[in-house]
Amino acid sequence: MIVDETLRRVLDEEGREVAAPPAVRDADLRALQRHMLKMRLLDQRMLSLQRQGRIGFYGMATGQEASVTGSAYPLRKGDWVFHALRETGVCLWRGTTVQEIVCQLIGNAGDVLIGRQMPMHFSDRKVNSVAWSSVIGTQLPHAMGAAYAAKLLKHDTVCVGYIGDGGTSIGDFHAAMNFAAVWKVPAVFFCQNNQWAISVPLASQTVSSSLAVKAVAYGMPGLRVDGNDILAVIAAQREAVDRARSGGGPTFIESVTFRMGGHSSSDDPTRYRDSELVATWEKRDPVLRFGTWLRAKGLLADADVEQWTTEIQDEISAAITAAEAMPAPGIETLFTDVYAKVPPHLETQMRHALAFGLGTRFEGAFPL
Ligand SMILES: Cc1ncc(C[n+]2csc(CCOP(=O)(O)OP(=O)(O)O)c2C)c(N)n1
Repeated sequence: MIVDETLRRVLDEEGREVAAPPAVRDADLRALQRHMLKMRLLDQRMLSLQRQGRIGFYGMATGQEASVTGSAYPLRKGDWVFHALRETGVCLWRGTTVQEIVCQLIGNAGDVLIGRQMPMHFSDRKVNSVAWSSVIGTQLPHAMGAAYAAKLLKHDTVCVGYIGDGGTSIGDFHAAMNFAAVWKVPAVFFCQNNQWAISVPLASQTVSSSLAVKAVAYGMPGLRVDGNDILAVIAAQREAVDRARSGGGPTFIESVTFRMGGHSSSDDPTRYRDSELVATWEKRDPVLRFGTWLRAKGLLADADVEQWTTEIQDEISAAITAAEAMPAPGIETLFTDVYAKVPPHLETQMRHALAFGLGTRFEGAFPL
């Protein structure tokens, strides 16, 4: 069983090519860069919204844009994604809109989850992303189970489970890894090693030589990739996804990156991290690195970045304006969204709730 602890790279920290890049169309290369910029700008605007008290909570992926976007790129539309706090950008890449994300953060009538989840606990049925719980690591058994189902049903589907470095200390990680390998399911376990689990550094989580090496014990391939190098991430994820789809079983990927901001909008990382460490990682910025390479290939110019920035900022502004004008979810959604057809006892309860004036917007099939 192959476990490769070498840090795989296509670009060095200055954005120079050090290995052959994966095959990606030019138009897609530009779209990937635009998407990373979108994630970065969305983070800035949403954090600012949280600081103004207009949303309650936000989790940034700043510094992890290449890891997130590169891991989404090789997936097909029909594949399933079991993500967590840092991977809303995967949904964004797969077709979730900025508007839907802002609505989820507010929990209003435009929220595809109808205000039923914590802010930032995003999922979107139309892009095959499954609801995640705050309980760290649960995405992996879910991904493993869905992949097992896909195998039994002979579906041509890959399931990707995301986890953080801290999550590898949780029992669910080990259970999922073991079952996935034993049943040889079409899963990829993508670990964003951003070095910190809130204030706990990786060195306090494990004394293994890497996270990738943990795959040895389960008998599945494991590899390490520079998570700030989008081309290397695409190549690694493509290899794992292709293996899963062709019946070769699961792969564990350790994507080595760094969380540039706090754990969430509730966290102050200056309390537990040295500014020199953060400054070191600032120089490894994934958006700048890929941008340098694209410019050298003649695929990116200042004018593109200016235009994209304006377009994205306008899109976010419009999404905020529209989302803030939307009402809260109607009280009737508590009842109408439980079963495909509202059963009589819930219909009665809904009539009572509406009669008490708990909500007045319902204009459906149950008039009072
Ligand atoms: C089972 C469990 N234990 C503890 C927590 C509290 N908690 C929330 S986030 C977090 C750190 C997660 O770190 P990591 O897995 O590295 O992912 P990251 O947030 O860095 O992406 C912890 C310990 C939790 N939510 N669930």
